[in-house]
Amino acid sequence: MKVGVMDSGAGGLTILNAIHQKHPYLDLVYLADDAFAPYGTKSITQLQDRLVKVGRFFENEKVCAIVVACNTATVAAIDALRASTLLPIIGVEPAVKPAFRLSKKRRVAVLATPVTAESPRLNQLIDLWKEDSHVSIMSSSTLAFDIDAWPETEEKVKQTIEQLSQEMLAQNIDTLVLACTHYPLVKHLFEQILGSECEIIEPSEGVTAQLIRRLTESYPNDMSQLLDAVSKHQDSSENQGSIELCSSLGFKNMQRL
Ligand code: DGN
Repeated sequence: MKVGVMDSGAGGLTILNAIHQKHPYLDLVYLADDAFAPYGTKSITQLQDRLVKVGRFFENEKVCAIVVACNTATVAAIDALRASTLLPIIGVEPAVKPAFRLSKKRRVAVLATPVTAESPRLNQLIDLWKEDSHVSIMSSSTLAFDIDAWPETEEKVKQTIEQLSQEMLAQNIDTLVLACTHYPLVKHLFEQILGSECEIIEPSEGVTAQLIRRLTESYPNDMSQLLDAVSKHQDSSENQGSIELCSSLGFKNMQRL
């Protein structure tokens, strides 16, 4: 079974990697839509039009589901994509629910792109789960793009993370939600400044579980045949799905993981 995974650049590779580690038998095709990056500063209409085109790309690739491995595209355009295709669509949303549960000091920061930070969906999720917690929504218009241009931008990425983390420390934050799939690629840089007392939450496990639920619901026979074959050929290379990496503009940083 072939699954499409997309993002504007390298961020969605954090999700692709989690899917592959847990379910190596799936065939995966990844699209880095670098011709349209960064998504985080585009208008909602631009993102909706773009996601419909991305959906067509994946339909031509004959995938059986699409993972929108991008918070920005999910909050801005997942409904437009769903309206344009019959394929199951799995999005990625800021993991605020576990963050509010984990935070001992009840002080949570959500770090995202400007589109996600300003989205009604993020505010809905926060209102739903925050109870009496303090929440600080922070955004960067450059961090995702600079992560894609690593290592040329290494110093700039480090400066941005230093500045954001100092702000979080000043606010006594003990739980940080990485609400952009690019940010787990530099999680270690946040950890170095925030220290081990600060929990850093990212969504790849939850998205992987959701993908498998949707595949099982939508293709029950294919999934059970596939899992049957996998269990009969334990440790065999036949169980290894393929991974195909594509980009709309020859993205050079594809092997970042
Ligand atoms: N990885 C994207 C996200 O999760 O929001 C960021 C995309 C971008 O281009 N800024």
